Amino acid sequence: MKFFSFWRSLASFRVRIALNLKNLSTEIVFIDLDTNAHRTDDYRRVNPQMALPALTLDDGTVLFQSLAILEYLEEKYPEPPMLPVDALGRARVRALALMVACEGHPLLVPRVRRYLDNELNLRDAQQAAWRRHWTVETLAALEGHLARDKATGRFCHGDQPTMADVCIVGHVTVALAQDISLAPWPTVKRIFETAMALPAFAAAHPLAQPDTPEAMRTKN
Ligand SMILES: N[C@@H](CCC(=O)N[C@@H](CS)C(=O)NCC(=O)O)C(=O)O
Repeated sequence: MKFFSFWRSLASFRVRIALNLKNLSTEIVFIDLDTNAHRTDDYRRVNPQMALPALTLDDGTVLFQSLAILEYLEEKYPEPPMLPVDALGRARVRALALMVACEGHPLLVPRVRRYLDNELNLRDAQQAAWRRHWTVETLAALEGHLARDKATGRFCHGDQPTMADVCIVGHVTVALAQDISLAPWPTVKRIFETAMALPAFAAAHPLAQPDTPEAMRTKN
């Protein structure tokens, strides 16, 4: 398998965690979003959406969209599971994952930020306010669901990490990068800290990747 990734990409972060949880190794192709490497003809041939991540299989099949990739990995490599065994549990985990991957994250991706900048002429402070607003909205919504539901355990759903944890750690990482305090969202904070203590999550962190700029790299 060949994994197209970028250190700062949250969707790539999700797939990195899943590959680590399932102990799968891949060749990694680093695509630098900051130099628009995702908009070259070469990468467009891999993923016409020009977004990361993508995962190509040995027969050349290209998988794209992080949640679809997670679902593929789950079906193909079921151990350890990232989804609960019961239908209601799976629906809840997928819903929590979707709150991040399909609601919060899309408002923060480079192509949206480029549009705010180039077409709507929003300046840095306005763009920062946009990012903060949508980041906080998602944190509040996650806390609302996680805090009230007895299905929440050490992790988002019970005591094993699931796709929901795989998704929320990226969202919290973005919040921390914006210096947003997690104090108003204690359940989210606790689950984030529990998940990031796992080697599979820690090794996938954006600041711990081979293509992370040296100045930003986590020092161990
Ligand atoms: N919903 C997609 C999001 C893909 C996406 O937007 N990825 C970002 C990086 S996290 C990207 O490559 N953006 C390029 C751009 O917006 O120009 C997924 O989960 O895979």
